[in-house]
Formats: sequence, C-alpha cells, structure tokens
Amino acid sequence: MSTRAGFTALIGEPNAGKSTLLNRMVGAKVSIVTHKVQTTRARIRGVAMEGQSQIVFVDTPGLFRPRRHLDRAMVAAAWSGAADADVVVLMIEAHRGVTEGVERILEGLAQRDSGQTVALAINKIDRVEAPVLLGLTKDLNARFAFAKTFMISAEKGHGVDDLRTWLAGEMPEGPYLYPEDQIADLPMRMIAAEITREKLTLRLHQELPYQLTVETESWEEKKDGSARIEQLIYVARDGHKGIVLGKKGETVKAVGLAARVELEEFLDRKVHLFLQVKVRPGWLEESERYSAIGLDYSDGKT
Ligand SMILES: Nc1nc2c(ncn2[C@@H]2O[C@H](COP(=O)(O)OP(=O)(O)OP(=O)(O)O)[C@@H](O)[C@H]2O)c(=O)[nH]1
Ligand SMILES: [Mg+2]
Repeated sequence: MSTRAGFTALIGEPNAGKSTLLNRMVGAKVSIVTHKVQTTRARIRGVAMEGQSQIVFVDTPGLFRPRRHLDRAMVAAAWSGAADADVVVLMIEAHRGVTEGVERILEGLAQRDSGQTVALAINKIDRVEAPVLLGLTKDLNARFAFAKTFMISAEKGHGVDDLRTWLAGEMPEGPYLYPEDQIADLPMRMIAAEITREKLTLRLHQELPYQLTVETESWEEKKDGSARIEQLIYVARDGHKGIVLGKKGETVKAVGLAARVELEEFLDRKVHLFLQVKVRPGWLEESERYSAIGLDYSDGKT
C-alpha cells in the first residue's frame, strides 16, 4: 500500500487556537499556548501519523494588521507557511464569528488564487450553541469556496479526529517526510526558549511579553544525565528588566521554576535552568534576534 505525506498549514487570527490544535494533532506540546494574542512568532512544524499518511502540521503566527518590524516578519512567515502547504486550514473562533480580521484573511486567501485546498475549521465550539454554528458555516461558505467545513474544539478534542482523517486523505502520495516516530523538527534549544517565553507571557502584563525575546545561550549535557541550560531574556528597556526580575527577583524565579518543570517533563530528565535578563534597546531591529526564533528579518522590512 502506498504512503502519503504532506503539509497542512494552520492559519487564522491570533488566539484562534492554532497551536492548541497542532499540539492535539501531534499528541504532545510542541508549540506554546497562552490566552494572549500573538503567542506564536514563527512557523512550527509538528508531525502526525494517521494510518499510512503523514501529516506535517505547520503552526503559524496569527494573521493581524502588523505595526512593528517583528509583526510584519510574523505575518509574512504565516502567509509563506500557507503558500508552502498542500492543504490550508483556516481557523475561526466560533464565538467571535466573522470579525474584521477574518474578513481580511479571506481577502488575502482570495487574492492568492493558489489553487490550494482550503478547509475551514470553526474552533471553540464548546463556547457557543449549535444554531450559531450553522449560521456561521453558511456565512463563511458564501464568502469563500472552502473544500470542507469542520466544527471542532481543539481544546476539548471534539471533531478533531474527523479533521485528521480527512486531512490524511488529502495528503499527496509519496514517501514519509520525517521518521515515523518524530513529532517536531524545531531544535531543542528553540523549544526550550519557547517554553520560557510562554511562562513569561503568562506572568507579565500588557505589552511587556511583546517587547521581549528568549534565546538559549548554552546547553550542556552533564555526566549525571541532566542538562544545564542557560537562557537570555532580552528586554527593550531598563524599566522592563525590573519588572521581569520582580521584587527580590521573585518573578523571574517563578518563571524559571515553571519552565524547568515543563522542560524536565518534555526531556524526561533533570534540568538546571539559568535565566539572565539583558537590556538590549535595539533587539527588535537586530536580524540575529529574528533568526534565533526562526524568523526572517528581511521579511519585516517595509
Ligand atoms: N474554549 C476553548 N478555548 C480554546 C480552544 N482552543 C484553544 N483555546 C484557547 O484559546 C487560547 C489561544 O490558543 P492558542 O492555541 O495559543 O491560539 P493561537 O491561534 O495559536 O494564537 P497565536 O499564537 O497568538 O496566533 C488559549 O487560551 C487556548 O486554551 C477551544 O477549542 N475551546
Ligand atoms: Mg499560536
């Protein structure tokens, strides 16, 4: 029997649940999730097997109206993730419906005219009543020729199996793209930095999470089987450093603890995590900061 393998890009507004869906499809947390918008910054691949079909899910940053250089690079990464895929799944939040942001994405899809298969996944159905879903399905299908519509809850798991089965059949015939037991292709150093950024985003308020970036500086395998990991948290301003550190360093300490616990679970071994906060006013304009998180700096140029 022949195998199938291909790429499925998940696109949508920030917070639609793309990373949550990727993690559920893969069966492990490879992409960070928060209740805040613009959590994912780059394309993150997760690999799922369904019968003889390998589906490489591409999680993308949310599509929004970009203001900063970083925002533009994120949105460019999202659209190019879609362009490279065999199937695109547009995720919509059921309770928010067709927002202005969704309308703009639909325009973007129509303009591309790529001939790609585009499916609609109405997510967070746990938050609305059934009649709302029917109206939304009708409305959206009148606006764009979706190959299929799914109603799902990425968080609770409803409808996700149907979507996976359908996608498996849509993948082109061909050999597997990754070993069958591989679930992600992000370097461990990057996953580790993302975990820390997730904990920071959950703990810090307002704009601060958008003004910082995390990089893994060193990773040392110890003789006793543990890993010693040093990370740098770049902030844009002096004042931000104090906030990230917190009173007597308690904020960064709590972040470090939460990140370490999750890393240990992920790596299944002991981790020594060291976090350092560095003020770097220009980091949002430094191309190395972009490549470190998997973005292309030149994508953000106007
Ligand atoms: N109620 C409900 N919440 C969900 C569901 N799926 C995701 N969420 C929540 O929605 C929020 C955003 O989820 P993410 O997966 O980070 O969303 P995203 O689309 O990756 O967001 P960006 O990375 O910012 O573009 C989180 O708080 C999730 O727990 C769902 O099916 N139901
Ligand atoms: Mg995300």
